[in-house]
Amino acid sequence: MLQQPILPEHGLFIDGAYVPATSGRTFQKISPVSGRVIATVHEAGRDDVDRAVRAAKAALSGPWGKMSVAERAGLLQDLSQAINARFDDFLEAEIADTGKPRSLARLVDIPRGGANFATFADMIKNLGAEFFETATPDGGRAINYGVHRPKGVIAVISPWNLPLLLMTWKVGPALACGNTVVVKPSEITPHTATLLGEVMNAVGIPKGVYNVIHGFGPNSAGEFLTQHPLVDGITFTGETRTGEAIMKQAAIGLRDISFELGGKNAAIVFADADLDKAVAGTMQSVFSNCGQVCLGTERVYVERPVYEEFVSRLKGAAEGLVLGGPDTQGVSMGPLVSEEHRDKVLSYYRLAEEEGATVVTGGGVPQFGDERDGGFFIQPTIWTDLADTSPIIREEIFGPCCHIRPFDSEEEVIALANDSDYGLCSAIWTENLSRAHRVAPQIEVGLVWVNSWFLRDLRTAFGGSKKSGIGREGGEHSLEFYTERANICVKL
Ligand code: NAD
Ligand code: 6OD
Repeated sequence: MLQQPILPEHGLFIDGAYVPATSGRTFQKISPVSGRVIATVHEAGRDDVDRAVRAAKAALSGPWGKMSVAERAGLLQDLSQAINARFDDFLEAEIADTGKPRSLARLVDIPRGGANFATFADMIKNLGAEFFETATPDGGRAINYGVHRPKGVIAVISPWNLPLLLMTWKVGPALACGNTVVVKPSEITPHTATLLGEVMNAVGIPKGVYNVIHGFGPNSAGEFLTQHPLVDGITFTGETRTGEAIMKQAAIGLRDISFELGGKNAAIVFADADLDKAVAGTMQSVFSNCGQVCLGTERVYVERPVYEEFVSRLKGAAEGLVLGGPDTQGVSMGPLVSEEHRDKVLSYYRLAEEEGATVVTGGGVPQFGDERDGGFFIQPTIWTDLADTSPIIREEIFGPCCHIRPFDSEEEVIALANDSDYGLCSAIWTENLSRAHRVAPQIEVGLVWVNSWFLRDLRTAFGGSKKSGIGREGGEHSLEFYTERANICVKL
């Protein structure tokens, strides 16, 4: 059923084999570039999910569970190389699903697919143990040392915006720690998770270790998976509201959770910033991936002396973006991922005008006069002059848009940035090092970038505070979530 990166029909990947769903239900994958159907996907029913989870459970005590850490890490290094060897296939699959510019997927998404396995393979090989010597009541001694056991079967629920990157960001450490996984990729982007099954088999990852079920959330594969009693941990990236639903599902049987959720991230541009860098960095953080990045900027605060200049330069740069499909000449921004998502973003575009925003640029749907008019393109948009209470300032839009507001002091901008239900990340632009160090820790988020954005070191803690998440992944934090620690106490 599967040999090419872009499949006319997707089955499920269970116990090392591509299989049709027994539910008898399918759904269609639509191209974001043209609005045309590009694939039919099998929707897993409760029985299919049960089969996948049981396969994952059984694999824990098979050859996978018996492997040494070095053997497991070696296989994951092979997997990383195999992904890189099939770079072009993953690239085609990812751009077919998302419509993003080929150059972006080539630079960011696909390399991270491989790196997520290589990094955590290295980390697990170098994992040390804690050790304490203890005095015993009889005047003797005991030693204590910690071991990490795999947590068990991990449910990985991933979103559509960076499908391969965000799915492997969880599968990599989960497998490195010796777990098995059942992955439920977004129904909107089924291709790369499916393709990865073939690569798992090719490098000799034992059957049942990696399983993929397709389908939707509520009353479908996502809900069936997170409710399954044999699932030991749930790691989820997606919307805050979905996180609330999954948390209820995870409460059945008290399963552990790790949540990476939405954001309403602020960029802060001080008057002493290098404006060339601040404009270029803000362009990237607002418009890359058509604004569909959880770490993207939707609120920009600019110190008053450079406010007018900044607005005018960001407008000029936004108007220079080239919209198009993955291979459009010079393309810098693709479409939104689906019609439903474009409708949502457009509803915010309308609301901004109703709320009295000044539309600096954009605000609508572009017309091309070719097949792209059937796709889900939208104009890059900048607003000013909205009240701090507007839903445009408070709610995550997840599109290529931002609001810019002036500020007059450090204290004011810290309060503005923190006036949010979300707490994922922030970018600070300043040439004053003391100010950068003073302001950064005061922003109530999980990640702060100074004079940069989306610079990632996979060993660092990643996650959000407030409604942006629960827990941290990355480096030792991933190892903490994907393992159970046990203390062994030996009386000498
Ligand atoms: P989403 O929450 O709609 O869906 C994510 C996944 O959850 C999909 O696979 C979906 O099918 C599944 N799902 C939905 N309801 C479910 C349920 N009741 N039970 C189990 N599974 C269910 O998110 P999305 O629209 O795919 O992605 C965009 C959102 O993800 C944005 O809010 C964005 O901020 C967030 N996101 C956050 C991060 C982060 O690291 N913090 C990263 C990327 C995206
Ligand atoms: O780079 C990562 O590890 C990561 N989790 C990025 C998230 C991007 C959100 O869309």
